[in-house]
Amino acid sequence: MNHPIPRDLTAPAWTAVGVARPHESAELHVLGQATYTDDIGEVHGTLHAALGLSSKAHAKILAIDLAPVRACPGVVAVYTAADIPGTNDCGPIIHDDPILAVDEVLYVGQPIFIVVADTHTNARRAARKANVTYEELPAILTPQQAKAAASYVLPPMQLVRGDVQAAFEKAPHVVKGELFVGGQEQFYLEGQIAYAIPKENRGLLVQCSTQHPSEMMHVVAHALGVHSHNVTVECRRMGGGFGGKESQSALWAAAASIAAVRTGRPVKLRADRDDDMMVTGKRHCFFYEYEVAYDDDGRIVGAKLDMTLRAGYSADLSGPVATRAVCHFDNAYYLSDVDIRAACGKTNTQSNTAFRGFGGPQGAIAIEYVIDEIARNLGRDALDIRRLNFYGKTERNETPYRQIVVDNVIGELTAELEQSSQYRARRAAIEAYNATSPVLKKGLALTPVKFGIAFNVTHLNQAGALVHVYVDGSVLVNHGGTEMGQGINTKVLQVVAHELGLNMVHVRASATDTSKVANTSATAASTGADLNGKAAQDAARQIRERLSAFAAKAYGGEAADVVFRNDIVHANGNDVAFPELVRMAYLARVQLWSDGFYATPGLHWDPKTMTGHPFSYYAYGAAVSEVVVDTLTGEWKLLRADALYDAGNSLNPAIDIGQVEGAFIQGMGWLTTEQLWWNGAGKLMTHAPSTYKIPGISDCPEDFRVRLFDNRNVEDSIHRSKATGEPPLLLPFSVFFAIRDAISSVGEHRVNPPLNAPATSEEILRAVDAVRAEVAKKMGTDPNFSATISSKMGSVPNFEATVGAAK
Ligand code: MTE
Ligand code: LUZ
Ligand code: MOS
Repeated sequence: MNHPIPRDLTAPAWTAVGVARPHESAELHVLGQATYTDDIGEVHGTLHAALGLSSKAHAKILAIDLAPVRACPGVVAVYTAADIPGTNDCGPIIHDDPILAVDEVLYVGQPIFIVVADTHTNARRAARKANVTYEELPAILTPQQAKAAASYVLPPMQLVRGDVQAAFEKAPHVVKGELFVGGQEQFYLEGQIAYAIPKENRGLLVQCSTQHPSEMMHVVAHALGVHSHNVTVECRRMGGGFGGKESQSALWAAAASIAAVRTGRPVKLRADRDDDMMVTGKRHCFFYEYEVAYDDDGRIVGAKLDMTLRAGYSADLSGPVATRAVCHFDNAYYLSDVDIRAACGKTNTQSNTAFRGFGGPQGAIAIEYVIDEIARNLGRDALDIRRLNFYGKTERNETPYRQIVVDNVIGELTAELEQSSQYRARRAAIEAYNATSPVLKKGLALTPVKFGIAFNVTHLNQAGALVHVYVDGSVLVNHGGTEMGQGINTKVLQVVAHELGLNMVHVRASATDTSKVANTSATAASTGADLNGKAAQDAARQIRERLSAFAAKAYGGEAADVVFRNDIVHANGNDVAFPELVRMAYLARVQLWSDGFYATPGLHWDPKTMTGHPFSYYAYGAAVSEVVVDTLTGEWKLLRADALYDAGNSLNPAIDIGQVEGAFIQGMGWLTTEQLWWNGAGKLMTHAPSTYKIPGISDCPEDFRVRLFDNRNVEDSIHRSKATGEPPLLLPFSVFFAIRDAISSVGEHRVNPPLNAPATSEEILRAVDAVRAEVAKKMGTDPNFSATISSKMGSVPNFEATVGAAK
């Protein structure tokens, strides 16, 4: 499998941090040599597992007949909940998440039993052969139904500031409505997988595709009834996680481990795509009811928002997701008086979980929807209303949850993008185009992003690292973060190389491993490089200081004056090669490895009042999108997108730009083509790429201009950089609102298109029809409206005439 790979891709000039560098595994990726969990050589005697799934959304299990499963070719064993040696639970926070269903099933796709067979195919075939007798119970499927039934997985939450009622009483205008924003499948290219290998004396090694090795270790130990130190979890890399492997890798790790311990043999459990989609949770869909008061200029003076999330059958991470949604309703805007509520609806569907942005996108899109409506109601460009409501620098700078925004650059950033994208000129051009184009309509939108960086659960903001310098001068870096394609290893290696004055060829990252760094947090909340970069820097700095002290002893001069640069150590006028100094230090018995630790300072949060200082800093961004929509078919195309993102003092601009591009397209998929659809019986019918449309290369805009905004972090983050993992997922709000703008042109921007997300072609057509119907109604009933709308509009409701004109 392995061919020699040239290792000379690193830039010749010495500067490890702040320069564009290829992903540490880039060559391996393109050569197909990067090892994912399923590529690890199988140990002799390996068995394969598959899960038997519920076919009912909510039912009592009356009987399970597994004899036909056991009779299938190659089947070695079948296990139910009764066979779990320890606790039947894989819930990350609240323990309401059984590994295998007992007595009752809560969604279509819930695992009931594990089949172990000689091959993957035999296990999967056998898993379908069980006869389960159910007694069906009523099912709750949508957030609206959950709300009506007050069916929640957690107590609803509320954040209040000021006197909202008084604000509404004084305000001249109120906009009120409902919105539905759908969920999203993570669609990591590598599906969920775990490979459990028994070791001596009740030990177990679990190779697992996970963002959270430490939690996998805990869940597995718990399920097996052993100590954590019996279990080692290792992950070299994932083929994408996107939040879907933050908590929900646990089921697969636990099931493989149970089967391995029960059979005493190595067991691999690899979900195929359909099973993965049927079993695991996704981004939460949200149902919103909003009421926002504003003045004649468009300034928001009071806001009420009630969000109901589809949590699914268990809590999983829904609590922190809802909290992040509440803390991102403000997005880039100062909201003085607010009443923000969120409730996690308990439904008989997959248990929804983390997905890039973690509730932030769902919170922020609501205020953007409202601002879009305010602008239309006032006949103003939405950018002007946005700008009017931006956070201030020294006043109007306190978030609803009481954190002061001290690093606000949204005004400058937006101004730069408005210029560079020629927003105003293109607005005028689009108006001219639309005036003469009856069927194809263009739309344009600029939307801003402000995104809070840190886990909103304070104690999770910690990380550790272990750096080894070997006697030949080569460096091995281990840290608690996991590589999912985002480039965390590259960034951490850059930090370590910089600290020791080495070129990148001398540093290597090892797999993430619970036996190396203990008690790690998930690589999530965009904090991976922030936390682990700092921890690795701490470790490398300790080694450098020991080497400096040694060099000062050997060559004279001050330890503080020793310089490490470009593989050479400069000490008191002597230039010594790094490996040579290391060799000398080893002989002098200097410790050449070190651990490192980091805990983000200054964070606190009171979950009762929903106030505090949950975020270390904010990352900012903005994007402009231009679309063309076919108002007869609902088809559309993104013509051009400009994105400007604040990566602080970027550790690696190439990786950060890649993250912005990827997040933009992924977020665009969420808001446009990716539709999750459950049938009336609660079965997810869109469980494969044939029915679930993620963006393809042809959906990317031909003209895509992504740039980073020059802005050192005001916080002492790693080299003053900022996180890039999640926040750019909010940039394609601009695509959604450009589509809404194009639809709105059908009614000369006089009525608000009732557009839900995803804005599929069907949804676009529905909104176009609704706009036409509303215009027709207003023309019939409101003489003011008909007097001010252009004469051309009179023909719009006349569909035949429009089609005729197009031909
Ligand atoms: N990029 C790639 N290529 N693959 C992924 O799975 N996950 C995203 C983001 N970018 C992801 C990605 C999510 S959800 C998060 S939280 C961050 O990466 C996590 O990594 P970081 O904190 O190191 O940026
Ligand atoms: N909070 C957060 C969390 O902001 N992001 C996360 O990914 C997360 N995960 C678990 C618990 N809290
Ligand atoms: Mo990312 S949703 O925080 O894994």
